[in-house]
Amino acid sequence: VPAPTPADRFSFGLWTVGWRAADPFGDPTRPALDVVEAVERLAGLGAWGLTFHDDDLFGFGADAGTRDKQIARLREACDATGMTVPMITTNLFSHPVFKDGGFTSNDRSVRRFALRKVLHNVELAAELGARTFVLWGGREGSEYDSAKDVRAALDRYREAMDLLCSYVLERGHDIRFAIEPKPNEPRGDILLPTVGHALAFVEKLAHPELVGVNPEVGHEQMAGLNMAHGVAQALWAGKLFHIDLNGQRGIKYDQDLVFGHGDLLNAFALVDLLETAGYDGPRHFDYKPSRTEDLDGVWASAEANMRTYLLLRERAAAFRADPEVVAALAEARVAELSEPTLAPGETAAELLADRSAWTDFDPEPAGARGYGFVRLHQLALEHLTGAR
Ligand code: 3MF
Ligand code: MG
Ligand code: MG
Ligand code: MG
Repeated sequence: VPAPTPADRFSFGLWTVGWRAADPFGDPTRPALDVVEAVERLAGLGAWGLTFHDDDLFGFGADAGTRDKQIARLREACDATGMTVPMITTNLFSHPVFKDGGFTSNDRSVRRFALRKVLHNVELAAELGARTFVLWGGREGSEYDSAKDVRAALDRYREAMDLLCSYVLERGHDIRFAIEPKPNEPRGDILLPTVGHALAFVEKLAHPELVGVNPEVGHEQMAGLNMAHGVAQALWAGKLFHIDLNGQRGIKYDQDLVFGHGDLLNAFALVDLLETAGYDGPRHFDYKPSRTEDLDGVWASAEANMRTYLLLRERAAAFRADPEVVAALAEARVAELSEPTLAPGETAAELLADRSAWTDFDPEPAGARGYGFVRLHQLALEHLTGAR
């Protein structure tokens, strides 16, 4: 596999390589990482972008001096290395003030404070040239059904999104928002738990064209869902504004493993989809270097994400180019699904009058015929494992 280059548009959250590996049961196992070192090391590995939450860069409640200094240090490191800031996001989940949510806290004063924090950070996104603003509402949810009026919470969520959209329009910023769904953790149940919920919510907004989704591999898989299907539906809706790539093994806590270190076959399908569907946004890694790793392990794991993506991209292209696969795809009638079911302009009356669709159609042979999907999938597996 070739080494990663900025043309691959690989980006990393500052909170990923910078994770100190504290978990609910244990203390940090690694020292803090400075933003300048993060930018330099990632650039050295061939990455293209760094993303961050406001609090990752200058801490919650930082004074103006600290904030400006940290932003200047980030800018300098980017200028020196050619790294970009394609996306930024706001932390509305760490400080205790957000324990019942930001945009949907039952406490109105908290909601106003949360919106104010995001507006301030949208300005920073514009200053840094970030085109995407991700919103992960990790504390928007509940543990107790009696404690949250979900319909009112969705009204408040919409109110917040509508304000953010009218703000970027007024200010003339070239920024779009991407909502990141997650089913649970840290809340027992989080609002907008899956890609599907988020897509339905977006259609209820005043400016749906400005809002899309940021699906995360592990988050969909925590809900037992197929990430590649969720991403395909987001692409179909024109809503794949950003993506969080990582690994997850089944329905459990959010593992944030290296991309491909969870469900590898689904990762293969996902890369094949992104590369063939014309997605030209960032390939953003939202993973956590495991708690067992030291700083060398942090950089090895960062490299592993990009290398896995490039390996899968190469394997997926080889799969598509293999004449046996081409034949197996035809046998499986995969392309036939792109043919409209009705003739151009055909009405229900015409379909009803078409004998070939009913009277002359024999469901028995069609029901008996195999589709050959298993053979096709085995070919995918053989390409994935390098056997072909
Ligand atoms: C949590 C996440 C978040 C989001 C981030 C926005 C801390 O499970 O995935 O990372 O990705 O807040 O990008
Ligand atoms: Mg995750
Ligand atoms: Mg996560
Ligand atoms: Mg994420």
